[in-house]
Amino acid sequence: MRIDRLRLFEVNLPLVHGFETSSHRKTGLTHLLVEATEADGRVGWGEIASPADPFYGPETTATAWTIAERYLVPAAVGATWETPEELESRWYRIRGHEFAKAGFSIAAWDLHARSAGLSLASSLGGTRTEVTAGVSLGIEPTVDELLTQVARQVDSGYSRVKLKIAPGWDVAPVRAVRAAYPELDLHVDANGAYADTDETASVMRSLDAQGLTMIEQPYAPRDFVAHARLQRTLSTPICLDESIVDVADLHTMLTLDAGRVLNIKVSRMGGLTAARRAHDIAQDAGVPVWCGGMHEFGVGRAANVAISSLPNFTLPSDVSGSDKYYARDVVVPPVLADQGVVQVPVSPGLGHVVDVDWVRQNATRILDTAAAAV
Ligand code: OSB
Ligand code: MG
Repeated sequence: MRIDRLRLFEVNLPLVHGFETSSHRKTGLTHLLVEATEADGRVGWGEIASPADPFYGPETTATAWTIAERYLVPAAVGATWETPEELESRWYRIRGHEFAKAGFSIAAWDLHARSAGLSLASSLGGTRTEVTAGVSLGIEPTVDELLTQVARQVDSGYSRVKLKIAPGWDVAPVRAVRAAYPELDLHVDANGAYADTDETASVMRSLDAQGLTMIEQPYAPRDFVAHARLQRTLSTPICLDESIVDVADLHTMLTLDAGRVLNIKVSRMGGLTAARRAHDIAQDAGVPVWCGGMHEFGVGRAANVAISSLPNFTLPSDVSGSDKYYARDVVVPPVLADQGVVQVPVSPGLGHVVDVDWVRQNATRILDTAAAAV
């Protein structure tokens, strides 16, 4: 296989409902789409779903564009490869920049699956025909508004709800949601917003009494030791997200018992090959995984659905339908959840057609290696 042409689109789509986490609020999202055209004309797509600002991880839309333009595009164009792993090995010397790498990894896997006539899910070794989706709800101005959001999602059939928490927005909203929905599969995500203090320990004890499925990333990404110490005091499993950017981090988590659930994000781990490896290691260790999201457009969302079809993705994934976030997605059909369940496509590759006209209409920047060569 050889990629002869790459196009990189910076695309902005408005969000249907603003989203707030412990660190910021957003109303529209800009992601980069990678279009890789193979020598015989076959096309694969990937998505770089980095947030605009370095508040989730160190990358930004601008750093992703720079790394893509300077390093990943030159590494990917013109190289001959048989497997996505082989193409990805061309950028092993680039440290970090996992989101940027993930966009190219997804495009390579899409091409690889299409050329074999397989769905991306089966090409990755997926076995599920459908994936249970959960929704992630941001911090709302009031508990009443949060309850309205929870009601809307539960009414559309989602059976797992994750609430973003932060110091000052934790025990009270969680208690209110739990009181309204005693049986709901409920979990919380702090995005590393808590300091390792006595006050936090007491918040965590109160949350531990709320029957949560997990408490995600309470402490800073690098603080495995604080997570391990907290896990020893809780019966609720801790789930790590931001902490785990590579397989070595996963070994640290398992060795220290710093978490008992793993959130696998294709973006955060640098692509589908690494995500699958993390899945396999967690499975061997008896640690359940689920697929986290970054508010992906349809391309990244379809990749998330595909990886979620692997057997150890036993917890609901953040692969809610596109319509929860975007009025019109960049893929046709959009990713759809029916009663909180997404069907895994069986058609080749990602299983969705990219609406290139819509991509172009919303593009704020385009790089085309074919144009550059002229
Ligand atoms: O921690 O899962 C997170 C979005 C941006 C940054 C971090 C996170 C999120 C989400 C997205 O929760 C959920 C989704 O894509 O459905
Ligand atoms: Mg998270």
